[in-house]
Amino acid sequence: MPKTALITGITGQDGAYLAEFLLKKGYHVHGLKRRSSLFNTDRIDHLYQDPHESDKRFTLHYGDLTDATNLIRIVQETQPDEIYNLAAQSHVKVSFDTPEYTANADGLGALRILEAVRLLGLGRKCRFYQAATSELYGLVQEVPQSERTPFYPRSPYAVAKLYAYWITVNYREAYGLYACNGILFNHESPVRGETFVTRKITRAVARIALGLQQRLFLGNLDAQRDWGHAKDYVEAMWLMLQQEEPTDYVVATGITTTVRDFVRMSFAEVGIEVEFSGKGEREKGVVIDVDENRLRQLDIDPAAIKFGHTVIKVDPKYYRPTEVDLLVGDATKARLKLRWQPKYDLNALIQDMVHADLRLMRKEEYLRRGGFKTLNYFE
Ligand code: NDP
Ligand code: GDR
Repeated sequence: MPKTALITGITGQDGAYLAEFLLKKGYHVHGLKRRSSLFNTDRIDHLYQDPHESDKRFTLHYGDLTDATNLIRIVQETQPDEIYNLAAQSHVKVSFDTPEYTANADGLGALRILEAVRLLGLGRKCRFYQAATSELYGLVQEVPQSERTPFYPRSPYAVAKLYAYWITVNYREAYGLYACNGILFNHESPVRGETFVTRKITRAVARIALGLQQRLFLGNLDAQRDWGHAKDYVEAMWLMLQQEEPTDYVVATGITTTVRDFVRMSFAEVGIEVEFSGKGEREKGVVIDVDENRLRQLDIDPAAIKFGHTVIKVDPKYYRPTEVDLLVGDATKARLKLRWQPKYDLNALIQDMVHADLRLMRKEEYLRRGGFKTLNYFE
């Protein structure tokens, strides 16, 4: 019998990669999707199946983590073997603007699903994965951070996720549910949301190289993150639910990099060397060398990039009221118990993202060159 999985947050980065991964393994995949006034299924459109097909293995359901009755109905209807709770208001900076909503969706949302499983008597059949986060570590207590490192959350997002973490542990201990927290460090991809720093950078690198944009404004360039590839990380989620006993795991690469170096490496990928000077809000990134052969190899006109041009400036509006300065994970437990091994290092991740954004932005460049103007329905 093929297994059935329910994924909340299926329209997000991880939801899309996980859905693809599980479909390849032969699962029936159900996804929870919020109603929105525009289509927001870009990341899963390639998986869509006509509802009239007889052998349908991919189904979307309207729902929301803030709506308990809706969640109970969907869990009852789909009778999943595995639930992956990936849905969340996942932007740390935005959580300072929407703290109550974030607590509701990211904290209580996990509780609502766990309660649905318990009340429907699915505790023996259904395994539960909670998308926990390295943001739980917050203010640095020790490095690298492992399953034993104390938590010190530094944002409404992280505090909400702390509740979700402990309620998952509690349902495991109180009711014997097979429930795991994946404490995942930052993971990125070409379909990463455009306002997270890595994607913001790789999009801007592509646009600047193609002459579509002049510069990029960023916040704290000193922040250090342990960045991996989402494709590797969804495999770890699945592995956590295939073990004999449920427990919590850190998933990370073990290597940390500053935002500043991520910028340098991303520009270097297209042959542009950027150097930083100045401090704090005055810091800027300037083009100090251009590899014209590399640009031509990528079919980019070197004329768009000028030596001495400022491509990065700091805008304090991107600073956070409380910052997480340094994250670097110790994933020894996942490597030993799950035999999990990431395939992408940071260079491979950056290559994947920059080249995907170049392809995407080239479309805009062609349209501009062809004289196409964006449709304005309100003219
Ligand atoms: P995304 O922001 O890309 O996706 C979040 C998903 O949650 C989207 O499908 C979104 O729907 C959905 N969602 C948001 N609010 C609700 C709600 N109230 N009800 C139902 N669905 C909702 O996040 P990622 O894919 O990057 O991350 C997946 C999970 O892993 C999140 O919980 C995140 O906090 C956590 N995490 C992520 C890490 C990372 O580095 N990516 C690291 C550690 C943890 P819509 O498309 O409609 O907005
Ligand atoms: P993070 O990711 O907060 O770690 O949360 P994000 O990419 O937003 O920030 C990483 C670091 O970069 C600094 N930064 C900027 N961040 C953004 N978004 N925009 C900027 O312009 C900018 N300039 C500097 C930030 O201050 C921060 O230090 C992500 C999310 O996916 C969470 O859901 C997840 O739990 C954690 O990763 C692990």
